[in-house]
Amino acid sequence: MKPASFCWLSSAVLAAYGVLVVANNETEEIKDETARDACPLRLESRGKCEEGGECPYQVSLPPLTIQLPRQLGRIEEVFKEVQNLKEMVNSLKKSCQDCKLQADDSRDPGRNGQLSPSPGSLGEADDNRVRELESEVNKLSSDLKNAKEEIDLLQGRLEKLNLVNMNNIENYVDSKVANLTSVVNSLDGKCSSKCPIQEQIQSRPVQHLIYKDCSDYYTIGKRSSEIYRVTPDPKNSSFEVFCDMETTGGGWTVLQARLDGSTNFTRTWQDYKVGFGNLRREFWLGNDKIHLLTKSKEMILRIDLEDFNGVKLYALYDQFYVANEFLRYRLHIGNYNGTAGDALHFSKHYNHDLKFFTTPDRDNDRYPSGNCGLYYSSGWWFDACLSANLNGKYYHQKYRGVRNGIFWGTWPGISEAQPGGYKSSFKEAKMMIRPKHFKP
Ligand SMILES: *[C@@H]1O[C@H](CO)[C@@H](O)[C@H](O)[C@H]1NC(C)=O
Ligand SMILES: *[C@@H]1O[C@H](CO)[C@@H](O)[C@H](O)[C@H]1NC(C)=O
Ligand SMILES: *[C@@H]1O[C@H](CO)[C@@H](O)[C@H](O)[C@H]1NC(C)=O
Ligand SMILES: *[C@@H]1O[C@H](CO)[C@@H](O)[C@H](O)[C@H]1NC(C)=O
Ligand SMILES: *[C@@H]1O[C@H](CO)[C@@H](O)[C@H](O)[C@H]1NC(C)=O
Ligand SMILES: [Ca+2]
Repeated sequence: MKPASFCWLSSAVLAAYGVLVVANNETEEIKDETARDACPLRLESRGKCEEGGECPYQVSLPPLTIQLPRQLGRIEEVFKEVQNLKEMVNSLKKSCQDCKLQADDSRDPGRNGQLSPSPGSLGEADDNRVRELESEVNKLSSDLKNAKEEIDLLQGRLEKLNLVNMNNIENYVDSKVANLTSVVNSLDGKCSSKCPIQEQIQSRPVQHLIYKDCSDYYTIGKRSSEIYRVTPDPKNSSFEVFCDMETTGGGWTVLQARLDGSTNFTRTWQDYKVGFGNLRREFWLGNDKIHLLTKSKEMILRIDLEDFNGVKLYALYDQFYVANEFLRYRLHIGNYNGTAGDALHFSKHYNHDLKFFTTPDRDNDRYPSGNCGLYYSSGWWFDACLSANLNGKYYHQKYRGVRNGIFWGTWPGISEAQPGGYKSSFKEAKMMIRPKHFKP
C-alpha cells in the first residue's frame, strides 16, 4: 500500500474504532468532543522517514460518546414482557395438557387396561367432573388464544421498533464516522506533522483539469507566451502548442508561424496532416490538431502579417473551422474584420471558404488542369488557385518568377506591377485561433 493511502485509510479506520456507543435514556444529544478542542487529534510520524520508503504514522483520537435514542430502553421492556408472556403461555399449555389427559382418562378408562364399564354405570359426580374439566379446557384454550394474539402483537411492535431504531442508529453512527473522517482529514492539514506524500498531492491541485486550448491557460493566470500542452478532445490525444498571451488580450493558440525561412513549407499531405517545424520558430501545427481544436469550441482566426517595409496589418475572421481528414480538411471561414483585407474571400472566383486542402502530392483544388499546391510549392486551401497562400516559400526580399512566396492578395499595392517584374514578399506571417466567446 502506498504511504499516502495508508495514512488516510488508517485515519478513517481509527476514527471508526474510536466511536464509543453508550446507551442512555436521559439525553439524545451527541457529545462530539473533537469538534470543541482546538487540535485534540494528533497525527504524528513514528521514527524517521526514509527517502522513498514508507514511514509509519500514528493517529491518536480522543474518545467519543454517542448516545442512542430513548426508544432503545423500550426494547428491553418489551423483551421482558414477551418473556413473561411466553412463560405464561408455557404454563398454560402445560396445565392444559394435564387437564386434557385427565379428561381423556375419565372418558377412555380402557387406556389404563381396565375393563370398559357400561355407559350407564357412570356416576352423576363423574359427569359433573367431566363438564367442569371441559369448561376449564375451553377457558384455558381461549386464554391461550388471546395470549398468542398478544404475543404476535408484541412481536410485531418489537420488530418495528427493532428495525426502525436499528436503522436510525446505523445511519447515525455512519454519519458520525463520516463526520469524524472529514474532521481527521481537515486536521491533517492543521496539525504539526503531515504525510509528506499528501502534501505533495495537495501542491498539485490543477493537474486533473483539462486545458483545451491556450485560452484555458490564460484563464488560470498564465501570461507568458510559451509552449503549453492542450487536450482539445478529452477522448483524443493531447499535444503541445505555442500560446500567444500578448496579442489583443492573449489566449491565442498559434497554428502557423513564418519569420525567417528556417522551415521548408513545401511538404506532403502526411506532413501537413501531422504538422512540422519548430513551435518556437516556424511551423505548421498540423491539420489533425487544427481540426480537433476548431471542433472543440467555436473559434475565431487572427492572421498577422508584416512586410519588409515594416507595415503590420491583421485580418480577423469570427468563424474558423477545419473539417477532418475524411472531408479533406475543408475550410469554413466567416465574417472578416481587420486591416489587411479579406484575401480569403477575395471574390466569387477567388474564395478559399469551403475549399479542400491541397498539397503538392494531393490535388483537391478547383484548378482543372493542374495542382495548385505543386505549382505554388505549398499546402493550402486552394481554390483555383491564389488570393492568399501563407504557406508559400519564404523569400528574404522581393523575388521574380512564379508567385510562390507568402502571399496575401489584398495587401496594399501587392497586385500593382513592380519594376522588373518583381513580387513583394513578407517578413512575418502568423495564424492563430481563440474561442469566440473568450473574454480576456
Ligand atoms: C432509564 O429510565 C428508567 C425509567 O425511566 C430509569 O429507571 C433508569 O435509571 C434510566 N436509565 C439510565 C441509564 O438513566
Ligand atoms: C460534523 O459535526 C459537527 C458538529 O455536530 C457539525 O457542525 C459539522 O457540520 C459536521 N460536519 C460534517 C461534514 O457533517
Ligand atoms: C523544400 O523541400 C522540397 C521538397 O522536399 C525541396 O524540393 C526543396 O528544395 C526544399 N527547399 C529548400 C529551400 O530547402
Ligand atoms: C483523434 O483525432 C484524429 C484526428 O482528427 C482522428 O483521426 C482519430 O480518429 C481520433 N481518435 C479518437 C480516438 O477519437
Ligand atoms: C471589428 O472589430 C472591432 C474590434 O474588435 C469592432 O469594434 C468592430 O465592430 C468589428 N467590425 C465588424 C464589422 O465586425
Ligand atoms: Ca487541380
